[in-house]
Amino acid sequence: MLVAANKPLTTWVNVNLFQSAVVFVAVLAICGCDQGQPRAPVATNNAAPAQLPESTNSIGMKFKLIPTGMFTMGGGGVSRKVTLTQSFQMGVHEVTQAQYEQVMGVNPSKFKGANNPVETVGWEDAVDFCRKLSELPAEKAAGRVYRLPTEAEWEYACRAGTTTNYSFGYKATDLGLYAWYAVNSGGRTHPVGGKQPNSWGLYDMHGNVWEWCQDRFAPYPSGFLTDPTGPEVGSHRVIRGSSYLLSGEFSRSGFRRKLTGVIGLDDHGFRVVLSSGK
Ligand SMILES: [Ca+2]
Repeated sequence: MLVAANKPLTTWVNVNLFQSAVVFVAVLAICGCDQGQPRAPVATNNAAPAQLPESTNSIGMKFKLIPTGMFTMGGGGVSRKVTLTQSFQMGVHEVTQAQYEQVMGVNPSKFKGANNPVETVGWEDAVDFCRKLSELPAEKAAGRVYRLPTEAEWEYACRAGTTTNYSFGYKATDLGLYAWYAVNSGGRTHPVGGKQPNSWGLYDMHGNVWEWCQDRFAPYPSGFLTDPTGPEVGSHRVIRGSSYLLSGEFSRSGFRRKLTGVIGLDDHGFRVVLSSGK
């Protein structure tokens, strides 16, 4: 089952404990009956690599089919239990400059490189890319529609079943194996996929460039959340994962930042979700 196209930005859904229990049981029932629905590995501190189904679109962008599941979102003492009832296809890489230029006709990036992540893009630029990518003849013919990930989808995909500070464990000293960040980047972006992926096969979820999410920013609401999409109103958007500019603490899986999104800086990029397809 795939997320509907043009998913509306609705308010965070709060459900009480009883409702949560019902949803949880329902999700278990659905996952148990649908053999085609990939199942989330059990959350762990050291998730074993999972061979998730991969697809490639008409301009060579790769996607992993992320399974439904439950996880604890956030960190640093502020976290929420989240259930994602819809599987989704997450970009394996940050959108590259070559891909962005092919779709948008321009490359605003400061650190030029066809396979480097596009940067200096605001939230609306990222949304526009999704719209124009969806309108490419080959994508339209295939029924594929693209959007930004919700913040919950982004963190769920980043954690890849882990409950630790990072997708590979607790120690920031290992971050250099997985991320371009202040300690090893030389103050610039690097080609996507140059470091190790997380256990779901996603690269650069920590570092390289920050990644815009679909949601407006709001403090985490209380209660259990199901398929949260952020508040309906608000002046800031969520951006995740940190960048080549910053130290390791900002790359933690649960770290969130809010920005107006009007102007993209040279460490602001994104990856996309393929939300439907034949
Ligand atoms: Ca990144």
